Amino acid sequence: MLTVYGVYRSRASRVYWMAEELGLEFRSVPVLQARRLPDPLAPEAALNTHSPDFAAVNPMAQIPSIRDGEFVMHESLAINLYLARKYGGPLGGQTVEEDGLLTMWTVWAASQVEPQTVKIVLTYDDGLENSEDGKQTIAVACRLLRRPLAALESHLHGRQWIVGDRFTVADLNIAEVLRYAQSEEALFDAHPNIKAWIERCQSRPAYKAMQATRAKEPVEV
Ligand SMILES: N[C@@H](CCC(=O)N[C@@H](CS)C(=O)NCC(=O)O)C(=O)O
Repeated sequence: MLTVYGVYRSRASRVYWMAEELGLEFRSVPVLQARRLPDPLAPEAALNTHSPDFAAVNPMAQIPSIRDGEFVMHESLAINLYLARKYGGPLGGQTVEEDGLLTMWTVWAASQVEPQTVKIVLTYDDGLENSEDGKQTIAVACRLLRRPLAALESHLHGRQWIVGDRFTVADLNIAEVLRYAQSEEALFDAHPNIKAWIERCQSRPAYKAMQATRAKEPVEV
């Protein structure tokens, strides 16, 4: 059975969404981010990214990781490409060219989009969105998102999905990276194709199932 390491309130959400899409049976090991704990190495601390037991799984001390049989891997977006390739059917590439495009859009999301969207979500996580520094951080991130979002907006012109004519791992990976910026409604109002597309992605039953479990997880630990 597939094991997913990581709480739902983390980038593990992408992998849980993917597992739901694929109808995979999986086991969740709720590893917390060490930064959410006052003393992550205390003997009574909950399993977290700095716990020695988790270091044996991922020496990079980050969630998510997966174990699929004897096979272990890390990096949320790469994990989803692997799951799509192995179990994906229509979510994965049907040709080598489609595989190339799924990888291209995923690397694009990781390199061109996520560095900015993470700044936005962490500003909210830290409760700093109304501070001068926080507003400045969000404004700069939104400015740096302009070019990549303009490219995605024009790619989605006349299309429902990113690659091929169906929902794939590329849609899931990009939607999850962009979710971190969804607090900035003006950004999405300015890009109506992206706004409609992300709503399509997030109306999928598998996304809702992931979110329903995520919502039950405590925000404070
Ligand atoms: N590029 C990695 C980033 C993983 C990452 O930074 N995960 C965060 C949680 S979302 C983490 O483990 N942080 C460790 C900590 O806060 O202690 C991925 O996509 O999997």
